[in-house]
Amino acid sequence: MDSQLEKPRHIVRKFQARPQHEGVGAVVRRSIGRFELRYFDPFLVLDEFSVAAPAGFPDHPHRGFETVTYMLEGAVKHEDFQGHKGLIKAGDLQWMTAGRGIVHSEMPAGQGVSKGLQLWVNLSSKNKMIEPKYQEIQSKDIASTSKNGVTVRVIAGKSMGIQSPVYTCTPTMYLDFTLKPSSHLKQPIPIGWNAFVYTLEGEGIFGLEKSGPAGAHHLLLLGQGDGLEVWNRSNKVLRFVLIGGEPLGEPVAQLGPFVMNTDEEIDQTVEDFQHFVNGFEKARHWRSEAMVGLEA
Ligand code: FJE
Ligand code: FE
Repeated sequence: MDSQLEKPRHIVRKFQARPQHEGVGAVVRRSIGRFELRYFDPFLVLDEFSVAAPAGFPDHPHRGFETVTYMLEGAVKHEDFQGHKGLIKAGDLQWMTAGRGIVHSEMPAGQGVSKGLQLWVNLSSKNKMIEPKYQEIQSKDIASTSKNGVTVRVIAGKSMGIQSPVYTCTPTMYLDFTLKPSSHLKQPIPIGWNAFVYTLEGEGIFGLEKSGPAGAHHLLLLGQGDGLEVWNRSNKVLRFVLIGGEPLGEPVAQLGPFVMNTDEEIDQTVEDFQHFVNGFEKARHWRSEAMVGLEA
C-alpha cells in the first residue's frame, strides 16, 4: 500500500463536468468526449449520468469500442439485439465489448433517479471487429479492500494487493477509492499510460501536497509519472475514480456511436448498420421491450 513513488504524477488540466442533455431526456456530466477534450487516448467518453423514467437511452448501436457502466445509485435495465438482458444495480459493473456491433437499450429501472458512470474505451484496429462480449460483476463480487482509512473497489487492474478478474482488450485500470478524513493514498500507475481522476464526492488534494483541493464532478488529467498521491485533509469522505489506459496511438474516426480508424471504415459501418450485415444482422427485426411498449 505504501508503495514508494519515484516520479509522482501531477494534475496538468482540470475540467468541471457540467450537466448536458443526452439520450432521451437524460442528463450527463460529460468530461472526456466534450469538445474541449475530444479524446484522451484510449478513452472516448466519460459520462456521469443521472436518469429517471421515462428518460433513458433507448435502442442505439455501437461499434469499435467498449462501454463500461458502473452504477452508483438505482439501476439500469439493459437489453440487446442478441437477447442478452439484465439489471445493473448500484455497485454493479457491466464491461461491454461492442466489437463489430451491438444494438441495445439502457433504461432506468424502478422509481427514483439512477446514477452511474459510463466510460467508452477505444479498441485497437485489430480488436474493433471482434465478437461482442460482456463481463458483468455484481457489487458483492467486486474485489475490495480497506487499509488505514482507504477503501478501494477494483473495477479493472490491481490495487492494494488485489486484482480484478475483468479482462481488458485495451490495457486499462479502473479503481474506485473512498478516503476517510486524514487518510492518504499512494497508487502506482504504469509509466506511459494516460490516466485521470474523476471526483464523485468530497474534496481531495491530488498530486502535489501543496496544491489546492478539488471538489466533486471534476476531471483531473494527470501528467506522466509512476503513480498518484492523494490526501483527504477535509472532514468529509472523499470518493473518486482513478482510470488509466495504455494509449493506442491510432487515428480515430468517429460518427456518434461508431468509432473506427478511417472515414472509409465509418462509411462501411453506416452501410452495415443500414443493411443489417457484418454483425448487425439481428438489428433487422429487433426492438427493445421499452420501444415495443411505446409502439403498442
Ligand atoms: C449514445 C447519445 C447517447 N452516455 N451514459 C449518443 F446518450 C448515447 C448513450 C449514452 C449513455 C448510456 C448510459 Cl446507460 C450512460 C451514457 C451516453 O447511450 F450511445 C450515443 N451514441
Ligand atoms: Fe449504449
